[in-house]
Order: sequence, then structure tokens, then C-alpha cells
Amino acid sequence: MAVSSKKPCYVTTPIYYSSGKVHIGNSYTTIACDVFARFNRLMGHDVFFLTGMDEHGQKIEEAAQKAGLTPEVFVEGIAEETKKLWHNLRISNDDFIRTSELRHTKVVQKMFEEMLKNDDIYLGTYSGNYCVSCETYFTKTQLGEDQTCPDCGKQTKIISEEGYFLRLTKYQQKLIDFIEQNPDFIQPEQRKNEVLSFIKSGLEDLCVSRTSFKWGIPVLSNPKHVVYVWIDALSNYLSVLGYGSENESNYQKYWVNSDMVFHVVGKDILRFHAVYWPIMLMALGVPVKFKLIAHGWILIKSGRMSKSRGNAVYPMDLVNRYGLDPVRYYLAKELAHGNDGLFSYERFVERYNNDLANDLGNLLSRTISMIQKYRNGIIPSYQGFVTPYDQGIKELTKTVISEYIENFARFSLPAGIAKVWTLIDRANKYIDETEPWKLAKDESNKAVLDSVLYHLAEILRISGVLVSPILVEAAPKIQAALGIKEPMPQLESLEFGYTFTGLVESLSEPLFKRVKLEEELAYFNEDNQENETTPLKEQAIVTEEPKEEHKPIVTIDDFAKLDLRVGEIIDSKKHPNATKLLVSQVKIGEEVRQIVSGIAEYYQPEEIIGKKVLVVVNLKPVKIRGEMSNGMLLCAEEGDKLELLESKMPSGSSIK
Ligand code: ME8
Repeated sequence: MAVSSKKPCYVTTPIYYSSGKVHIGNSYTTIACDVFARFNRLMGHDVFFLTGMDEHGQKIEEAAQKAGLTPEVFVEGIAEETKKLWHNLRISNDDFIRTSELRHTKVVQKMFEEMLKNDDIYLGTYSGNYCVSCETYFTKTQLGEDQTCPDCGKQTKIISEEGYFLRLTKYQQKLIDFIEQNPDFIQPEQRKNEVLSFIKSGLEDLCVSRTSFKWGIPVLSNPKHVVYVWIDALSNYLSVLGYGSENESNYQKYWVNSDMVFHVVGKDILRFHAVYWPIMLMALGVPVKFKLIAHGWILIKSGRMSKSRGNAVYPMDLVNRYGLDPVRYYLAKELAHGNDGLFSYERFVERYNNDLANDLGNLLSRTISMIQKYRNGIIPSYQGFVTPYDQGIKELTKTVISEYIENFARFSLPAGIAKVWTLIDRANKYIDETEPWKLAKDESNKAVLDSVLYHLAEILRISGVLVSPILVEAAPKIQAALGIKEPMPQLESLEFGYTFTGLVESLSEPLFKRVKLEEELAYFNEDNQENETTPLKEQAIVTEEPKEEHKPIVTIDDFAKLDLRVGEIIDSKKHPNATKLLVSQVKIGEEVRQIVSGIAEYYQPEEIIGKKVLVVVNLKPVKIRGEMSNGMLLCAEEGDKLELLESKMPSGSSIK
């Protein structure tokens, strides 16, 4: 196991736009960072965890106007609401920055003047296609069809204004060298390559001021300009640490002298963090200390949720019904390193029932009740390897702890959580293998039963510590149920072989109460109406129709009726009622669909996650053995071989 010493560690979330209520997508970043911060504290590090609000800019000025409020009052309301949400989600941040605060604005103004003085910023004129929503200018080559914004798809406007420019061009090569010399600067790897090719395609100097709106930080030496929001926003990571102020001790500790500075960002804002931010730091002579961890998006079935589209899911709705831990668990478990993930009530309930209520909750209640029934609440002491399984369990525990640490340390939260569940699953299997209720019938089995009960309690104790960054409410309950009074141990001292001294205590209610899927779907009023059922054989992939040498000739018009697209498989699992079928979640552009395919004999579900495949999207939806299928994955088939057809084009691309 990795032995750690107390190191300064700085973890930041992006600061959220104050344009509307924070939804489950933004909450993902905050919860994932909170889990990461808590994990690092459990490793013994000295963590400073920051989140906050990005309060300036035209979009927020307009939103305030719409609400009939001044921007100051408007952002104040959103900040209070967001702080309350983070409090309810038990986010353990050490500070909360708002970019309208004086401590921030002073630093931004100072940075700007410094860059101006050094000629890294100069005054010029800018004319270009500007997206009001994203507050970004785009070059001609970046624009979508009809001059639309490549990020949000909205129409851009041509704007000309006098503006200050940051010399990105001057630092282009230095940045390329930096990224190439620091291979772990951007994670995951594939995102690093995207950033590098963006930089290599040629940077243009960036307009970093605006005269077209007022709600921002004025440029000190020329106050008709306000500082462009990205420069303003990115600086929060330093202004919070007191950079440029009278007291720079936190800046020295958590930035200059730390090798654990992590900015966690969504993939949509990676470029700003990977290009503008390091160049600003280079221009200011500040060391580029941070690592960037880029995550994907939480999608809903109809695509990406947004504050403005009104299609968002809000975390407190779920917390109010299921409690806090299931929401934290789902979000931490859902996004595999850098990939997109799906939120649906169905999946949420499935995870809740399977992982939490069954696997973990039942294990705890069964273990506690057996220890009470067979040993009057006293957990037996450790006797070494008694049953044939005990050695394997001890070894597994050791591997799980070290692999959990390895994964969590690189922000692979789902993989780390999956390791803990291998231990929990092992314990449940151990109960089936050893059948303690039979052992209890015969006094000559005393030593064996003691060993079984000890192992179960010990696995629960260790799992409780490992899940404590995620399940902030359940973990202390697990410790209490095992009669442990002392605080959670740090990970470096966590190992198999604890001596329990207290009496176990049953919980007043189950850790997680099982729920019924149908009732939950009805509660959330999800559209779970079954579509008309179509016989299995109408799905080409699962069809068993006799093959013809060639099918009859079709015209181009017949072919044109098919809507074929590239889709990215973001999740896949075995069909619950059919061995040959996989049920996959496929992202097509911004939409996510469930597609059932007869490929389970050729692919394991995990193998196809991340593949970009060809999909027929306008096939009539059908229900296949109880699972809706909305589309079809194309495959090539020959004899007993079958292969999914893949494409490197972006998801949503149409196939002609
Ligand atoms: O971009 N799934 O703010 P923001 C996962 N103010 N993450 C999501 C998401 C989803 N469905 N929707 C949004 C900003 N996010 C700037 C940041 S930092 C110096 C300035 C993530 O409120 C998104 O990827 O629009 C981003 O990382 C974060 O929420 C903030 O988004």
C-alpha cells in the first residue's frame, strides 16, 4: 500500500455561472471533487477544497434584467441558493469564492495591469463572430453551419469593438513544449491529444476585454473596458489563495510549494483551462502547477440538460426521496474516467436497490443480526485462516485497498468504487459458501463460525472506511453498528486484522430501504409508457430470417429513408431476460437512446463502452423481452463472426 505523508493538496471545481439554478450535471462536478477532497484528507493530506460562483458577464446581466433585479441582487440570490445546496449535499469546501467579491476583483485588476505593463496584453480592435450565450468569439473555421456557435449551436453575431488582446501566439510553442514535457498535465490522455492538436492548428491572440456590457471588473487603467469573463473566472483559483495580496501564505503553500494542485473541469471548458490559463500564468511568471482532470457530461435521455432549456434534473428532488448518500453514490459511480454518463430514474433506482440496499445494506444487517444471535453482539477475535476462504479474503482486502487508492488518486472514482464492491460481493458470497446458520447448529463448529463472523465484520469495517468519502451518512452508521467508537482511520493505517472491542448495535432502520421501480417511476412521473410491441424478428440484428444471396434492388429513395448516424456507446449491460442480447445506451449527438442488440455472444458489455458505431436511428421503437429498443446498431456478419461497424467521426454525424 502507498504510504503517504501530509502534503498540501489543492482541489478546485469550476466556478458555476450564476445564470440559473445549479442542476445535477453541475452537482456532479462538485460531488466528485468533494469525494476526491475527502479521499485526499483520508490519505492524510492537507487539503484546501474550493468551489464558487462565476458572477460576471453579459449572460448574467441579461438574466438579472429579465428577473427585474440588479445584477448584484440577482447573483446574491443564486450564490445563497447554491451555498445552501452544497451544504445539503455535505460538500466539504474550505472556501466559496464569488467573482464579484472585492478580494477577487482587486487581484484580477492587478494581474491585468501587470500583463499590460509587460506587453503580454495590448490594445487593438476586434471584429468577429461572437456567441452571447458562451461569451466567446469564434474563428470562421470553428463556426458551425450558418455561423452557429460550435459549442451551444446558437446563432453568433458579428461584433466589432476596441479590445485588449492577450498574446497567445507568443506563448504557443512554450505551451506545446510544456504539455509535451508534462504528460500528466491533462487527463485523460485522449483529451490531452485534442488540446495539443487545437494548439498546433494555430492560436490567435485572445480578446480579453469588452465594452459591450458593464457587469464585470473594470480595467483599472481604462474603465470603459471590463475584463473578459474567462480571464476574470480563471483567476479565482489564485485570488482565493491570496495571490497578489498582503498575505500570500496560502498561495505559497497550496500552489507554489504543492505538487498536488487539481483543477477538475467538464470537457466543455477544458480548452480555457488548458490554453488560456497556463498562458496567463506564464505571462505573470506564476508557475504552472496544476493538473487538469477533464470529465464528461451527465446526459439525460433527451440529451444534455441545461439551465436555460428547463429540462434539468435537480439533486434535491432525489435527496428528498432517497437521502443524500444514494445521490452522491450514483454521481460518483456514473462517469467512467473522462466519458459521458447517463442519468435516468430507472438506472438510479437500479443502482440504489442493487448496490446499496442489497449488496451493502443487507450485508450489514445480516452480519449484525448473526453476531447478535450467535455471539450476543460480541465480534469474535481474529484467529487467522480457519475456513478455506479466509486467506483469499485477507489477500483480496489488501489488493482492494491498494487498487482503490490507486484509482481514487487519479480521479478514477467509478473504478475505485467498483473495487470496494468486489470486496462487498466477496463477503456476500462467503455467507453463501459458509452458511453460518448451519454452522451455528453444532457447537463443534464454533471456531469456524467465529472466523466467518469476524471476517464479515472486518470486511464491513474496511468497506465502511473506503466508502466514507462517498457515503458520508452511511459510513459512520456502519462504524457505529460494528461498535467502533474511535474516528475513521486514515488509509495508510487501514489493514486487515482489527480487534473489535465494542458490542454491535442494530440499526433502527435499514441502511438503504429497497424501493419498487414502478412506484418510483410513477413518483417522478417519467414517461415510461410502453411503446407498441413489435415482434422480435423485425429487429434486423436479432432476426433469424433466412439469408438471401442478395436482397432485392432498392432505389436511392428507398435508401434515403434510412437515417444512419454515428453513435457512441456510453453504457451497456446484459439483457436481464435474454442471454444473447445486450442493452446499450447510445449517445447520438446530444441524445441518448437505449438500443437492444443481439451481440452478447460476441461482445462483453464493458468491451463496447466507448465505441463509436453506426446506428439506424429512425427504426420504429420496439420492446424486446421487456426492454425498449430505439434504433439498431449495424454489424458486419460472416459465418460465426460478427463485428460492430465503427467510425471515428463525432457522435451524431450522419452517414451517407
Ligand atoms: O462553464 N454533466 O460554468 P457552468 C456534467 N463558469 N457536468 C456538467 C453538466 C452535465 N450535464 N453541465 C454542466 C462554466 N457541467 C464557467 C466555468 S471555471 C473558471 C468557469 C459542468 O455553470 C461543466 O462541464 O456553465 C462545467 O465544468 C461546470 O459544470 C460549470 O458549468
